Amino acid sequence: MDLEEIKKNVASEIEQARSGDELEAIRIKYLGRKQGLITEALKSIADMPIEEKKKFGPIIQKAKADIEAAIKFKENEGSSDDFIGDITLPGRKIESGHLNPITKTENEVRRIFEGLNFSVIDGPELEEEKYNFDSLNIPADHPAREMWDTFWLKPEGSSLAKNSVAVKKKYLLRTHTSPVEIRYMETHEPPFQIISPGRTFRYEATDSTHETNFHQLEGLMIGRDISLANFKFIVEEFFRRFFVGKKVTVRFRSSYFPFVEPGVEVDIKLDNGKWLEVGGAGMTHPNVLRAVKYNPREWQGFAFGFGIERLAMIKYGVPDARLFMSGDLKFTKKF
Ligand code: YSA
Repeated sequence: MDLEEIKKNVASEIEQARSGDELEAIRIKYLGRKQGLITEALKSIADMPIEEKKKFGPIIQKAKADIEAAIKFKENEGSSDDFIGDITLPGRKIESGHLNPITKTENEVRRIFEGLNFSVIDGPELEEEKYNFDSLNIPADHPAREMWDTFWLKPEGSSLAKNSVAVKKKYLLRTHTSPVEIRYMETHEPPFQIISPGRTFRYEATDSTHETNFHQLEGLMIGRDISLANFKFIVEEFFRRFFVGKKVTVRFRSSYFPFVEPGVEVDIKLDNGKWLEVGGAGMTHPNVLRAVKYNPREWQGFAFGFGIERLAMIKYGVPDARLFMSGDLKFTKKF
């Protein structure tokens, strides 16, 4: 049996133990002087070459200490009321459910932006092509569409236009939260400032900073005489309040998104000295303003889209974005 397997088994055996005798049996099985599984593993170290000794010695010692501690915990306060016979012990605390760290982060972000006088807006996850792309200045043949690998929905039925040409709306899982900007501008007059956190989807390979199902935080502020300086202030203030007590170094890199001009990307410096991109932003493009019937000479604005996983990774020191949606309780319980 390998060590990982032993650790897994022993944890569940301790968890299920219903009496002091059962716990003692577990202790003997793993830590017993004669033939305890961990004891044997420790003995085998003696025959290892020095390099392996150095590597495995501490690992097995730690496993031994962990098992001892887990048994002690169970004996003392642990789920001691499971132990049949002692009805004088206090009742066992019922474990309550808890929020996923992404939901927690989203709530935190809402609270901060509400404090900065932003309203929180919701938008659909199943979106029309028009809102996800066209109205954002990304027509069907625009190469920028390749920036967003899309889950398309199979077209179903069609509605007939007056001239009898079939008009089909195309639907997709939104690749970013930016369509909320258009939906909001179509139905509201400026000035305003909004954020919209939510789920987004991309058909792309995953790695430690990319998931197919992730979350973004959209922001949009439209008013008179708004400039990138306003964006810079808001984003720095947001980071100050979000990363409480942790000073983060931010870099604004010039970049391209069809719905802004100029466009920037925002990076944060990690503890290991590398930069992690956390979002895109810029000044809302005049074509986008015109498309929602705002006069670009009168109204300007900035918009941004941050990756919520990336922000949470930095804040909580999580090494892999895929952990958030993994459903692994060992991970989510830490928050
Ligand atoms: C740009 C300008 C604006 O005026 C408004 C919004 C934007 C952002 C734009 N809509 C967008 O989606 N840009 S992006 O593709 O670079 O993604 C923004 C952020 O989402 C990234 O910086 C990253 O933090 C996060 N992200 C992107 N793909 C991801 C991801 N996070 C996890 N997994 C992925 N696959």
